[in-house]
Amino acid sequence: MNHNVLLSCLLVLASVGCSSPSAPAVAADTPTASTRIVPLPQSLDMRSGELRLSGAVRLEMDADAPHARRALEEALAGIGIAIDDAAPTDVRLQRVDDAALGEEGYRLVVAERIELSARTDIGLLHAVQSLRQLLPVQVQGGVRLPHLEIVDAPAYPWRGLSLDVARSFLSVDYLEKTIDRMAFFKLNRLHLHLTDDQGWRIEIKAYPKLTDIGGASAVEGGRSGFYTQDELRHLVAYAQARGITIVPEVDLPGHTQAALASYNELACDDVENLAPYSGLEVGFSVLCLDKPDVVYPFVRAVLEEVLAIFPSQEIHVGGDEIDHPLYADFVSRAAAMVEGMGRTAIFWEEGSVAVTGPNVIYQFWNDGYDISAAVERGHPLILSPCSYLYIDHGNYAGQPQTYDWCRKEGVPLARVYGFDPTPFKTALGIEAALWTELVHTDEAADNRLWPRLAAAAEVAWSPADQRGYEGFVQRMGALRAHLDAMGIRYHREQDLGWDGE
Ligand code: TNX
Repeated sequence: MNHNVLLSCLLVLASVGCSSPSAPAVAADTPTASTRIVPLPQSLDMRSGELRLSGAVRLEMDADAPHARRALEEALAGIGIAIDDAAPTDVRLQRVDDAALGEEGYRLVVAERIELSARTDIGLLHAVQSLRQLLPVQVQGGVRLPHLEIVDAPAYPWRGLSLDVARSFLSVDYLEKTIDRMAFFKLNRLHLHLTDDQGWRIEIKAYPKLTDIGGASAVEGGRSGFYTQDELRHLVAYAQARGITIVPEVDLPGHTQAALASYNELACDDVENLAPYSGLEVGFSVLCLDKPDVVYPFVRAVLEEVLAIFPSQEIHVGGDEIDHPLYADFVSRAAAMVEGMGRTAIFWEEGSVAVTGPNVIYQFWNDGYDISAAVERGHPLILSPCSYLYIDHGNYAGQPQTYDWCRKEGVPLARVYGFDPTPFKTALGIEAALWTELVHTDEAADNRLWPRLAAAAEVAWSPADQRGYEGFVQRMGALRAHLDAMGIRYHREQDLGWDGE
């Protein structure tokens, strides 16, 4: 989807939000089974009566929604609800032609039967996730669901996690788990930071030493490794089946020590330090922009392979923390190259100094950075202000193995939740960012991601004037058993009452 489509679907959703007659906003946001939904739905209408499920249901499914079918079947099987044509209760999953629901919206009705409807397979996937949150994690004997109607759609089309697999490698298995968990909270973008000074993690067939040499290093104490193209294609399909687009980032022209160590000719001739790097400091490495005949064929060959793996319309080219006279020229050329290949480039905020086409997306990360000129030029933004969304910072002040350069009190759950994207007029949405200089195990990654990523999901999905931290805390607190069932080793957040044992 290009950003014009994204923006116009935002407009459609905004107008739906203003005039949804049958669906009042959630009035009492209490933590009963009926409302323990995160992110908060746009509207939830409680009805009188309840539906009793005996432990078996009959499924009626639209063949045109293969991903939602699989998700629903898995969800029911996972909690011990059998599928049986003779069962008394129907669960109906159907695609409907209701323009008001947009690309990702859905309707979920619990009455004599359970009805999930949406225009798209992705909308139905979101309906399945809401149903999972309403149901307990284990059904013994039976379950009662209150009659209700949810009509729901996201405030922002871009709801993401930026995950650094370059400093410290994360396995395919861990990424699959993370994708499943993101989908549970209706997140839809996984931005993989695939290259940096400390490691190059994506196989590029034209430059095999990038992974032979660049894939073998990591930040000190971190894990090394790389993904083959087949593994990445598998991940793309795995994510797609769960409503998530993987957005690749190859960070250029700085943060490239792993590339320079692999192919020394990419560095300027006077550069002496060409060894693999495992430190924490950044900002010293750069492709030799004075050798365009070497650098740009490299950039093109890498991007061609990246694009062949990742169908994402948006491709991240990095561009952070570089001070070089030819930096803006690099951004202009790389943006044009990506556009020439039929895709849309994303750069970190610094790239906004360059002259590019208006579709180029900038990712805002320093709270104090003045991004207003780019907004005035109409550039779409992805919002990742570090003092709200850098979840390599502590869950609490002084948490060991976390950064605090952006905010010395850390970035606790309430802080993440407090981010208001609405002043950024061209925002596509938000991304929480997990950098991994200090995250060297899956357990540490879980601890940094959860529950804060759920707060980020609500910031991006639920309109700012409908949501509130108190309601979030109650609903999220009530989802603890679901997180346990998914095997998440979350931070035992005090605000959620999870620090008791
Ligand atoms: C800044 S955010 C960086 C990363 C670091 C991160 C640590 C950005 C574009 N650059 O290289 O990992 O801070 O918090």
